[in-house]
Amino acid sequence: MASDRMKPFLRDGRGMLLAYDQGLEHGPSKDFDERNVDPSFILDIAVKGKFTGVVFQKGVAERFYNGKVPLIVKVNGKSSLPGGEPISRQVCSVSHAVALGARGIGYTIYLGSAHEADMFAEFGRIQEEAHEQGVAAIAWIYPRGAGVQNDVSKEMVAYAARAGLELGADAVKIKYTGDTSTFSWAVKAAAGVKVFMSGGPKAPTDDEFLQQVRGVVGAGAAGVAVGRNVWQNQDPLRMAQSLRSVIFA
Ligand code: FBP
Repeated sequence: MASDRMKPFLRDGRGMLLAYDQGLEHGPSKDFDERNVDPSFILDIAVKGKFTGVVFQKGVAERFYNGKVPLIVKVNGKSSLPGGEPISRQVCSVSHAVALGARGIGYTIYLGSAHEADMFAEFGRIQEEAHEQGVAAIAWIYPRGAGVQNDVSKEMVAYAARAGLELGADAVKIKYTGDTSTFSWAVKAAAGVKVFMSGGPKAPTDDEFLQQVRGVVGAGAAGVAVGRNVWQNQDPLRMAQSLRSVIFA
């Protein structure tokens, strides 16, 4: 059952995942400082902050993963350098991710990109391999490319959630629409696939970010899969505690 595959990442049906694949996606100068450039700092937050999962690319998992928090390995990735229509290709096999200790396989699909068909096909194979190995297939689904006007509209975010269902994802990581009622349409469109909100750049205030998280939970989503709003925070463990009190209330 799909819900069983997500079990390692859920507490009372909800989840709080710490994403740390931004080094490849954005480059170190954009997101990192002296503290959070160190993957050990992130693992420490994941463990002490009681996150239900952590997301690494394979190289970070190979060198730093300690088995103390459930692991998702992102098996595709791209840099921010080429520009043009986005495409993210597989860089790690499912079996290698599982050997590293992954209970979940992460894969980004740019819905609307001129290259979406390639990512659909690759995710299709990866989802089947993940399920054969008894681990979850988790799709980051980001509408992006020349054909996408507004990637956070009610319709577009629901489209992303629905694409996740139809492509066989156990969970989707999607952007927030901005309010509970529009986000609840995305949760409905996912039809039982676990929905996690993707954080985005650090919000101007903690309250603003936590307000989004309340909206996500109120919409019936499983929780959040966020990075910068936690590990760029001055006090990441306090933010983790605030997140727990909203998500597992
Ligand atoms: P954040 O919470 O830091 O936004 O992380 C979520 C995430 O999906 C990462 O997993 C990924 O590296 C990044 O955002 C992708 O960002 P972008 O939307 O700029 O492609």
